[in-house]
Amino acid sequence: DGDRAVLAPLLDGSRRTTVLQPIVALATGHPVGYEALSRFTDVHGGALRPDLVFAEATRLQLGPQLEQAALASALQLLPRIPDTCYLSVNVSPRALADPATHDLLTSVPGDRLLLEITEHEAVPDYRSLARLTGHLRHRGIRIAVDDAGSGYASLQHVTELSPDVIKLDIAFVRHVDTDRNRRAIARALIAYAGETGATLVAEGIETPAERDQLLALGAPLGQGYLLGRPQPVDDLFPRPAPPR
Ligand code: G
Ligand code: G
Ligand code: MN
Ligand code: NA
Repeated sequence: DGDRAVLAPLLDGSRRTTVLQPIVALATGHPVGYEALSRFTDVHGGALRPDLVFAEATRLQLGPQLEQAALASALQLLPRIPDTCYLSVNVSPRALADPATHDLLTSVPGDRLLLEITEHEAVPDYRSLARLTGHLRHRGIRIAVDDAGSGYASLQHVTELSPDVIKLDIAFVRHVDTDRNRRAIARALIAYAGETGATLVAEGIETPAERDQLLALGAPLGQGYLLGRPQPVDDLFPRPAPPR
């Protein structure tokens, strides 16, 4: 039907691309990994908001299909990334429950992957989600909880999944240097990560003051426009010019 026809080019990739945003060591600014993020354009070339595209696909029961198309595109970029860095990919609990998602994830070395569990809905069954992430961990894939501290159940994700990586939501990074309420949450999640052996990534850092405050609180890693914008792989890692 009409709605599905609109989504078709987003699924097949003719109006979908993948950009990479560095995740860096805050003390040095050196990248440790790159998060793959999908970008979509309409028929006129205008940018579509990815969160709305994923929400619309979910409404049409095409969520896992779109996520798998995006995941396949992201995984193809792994050979372009320096082998000291990992690739971080987003997957919802619903898509993770689909065996086709696991098949895709077996196509690359597990120890080069970080899987961000992105929550946009409640998780009905943590035991099965934890079993699925457990299988992936056995293959060397590290697990992250995305947007930690915000949203419907992100702190429950953290306590139920014992993630390797906790991504502190942008809501607690913005103005962390001047707002003591957000700073208190940031401090608490940094302490939680330290106590549970997880690594914390502060998301959405835009100013040097935010970075410096997070460093002072003990956050090891960060991501955000200050540290690196999401970019096409060809801009980040240009292919060598062909011989002539
Ligand atoms: O890149 P941006 O912040 O606009 O992304 C908006 C939302 O879309 C975020 O929640 C992000 O996790 C999600 N998103 C972006 N790209 C992908 C993707 O390839 N797969 C999945 N599952 N979610 C994505
Ligand atoms: O997967 P997740 O929900 O964490 O998606 C991250 C989103 O945050 C992406 O859409 C990305 O484009 C966006 N983003 C990355 N860095 C910054 C930043 O410094 N500021 C803001 N406002 N957004 C950012
Ligand atoms: Mn993410
Ligand atoms: Na996030």
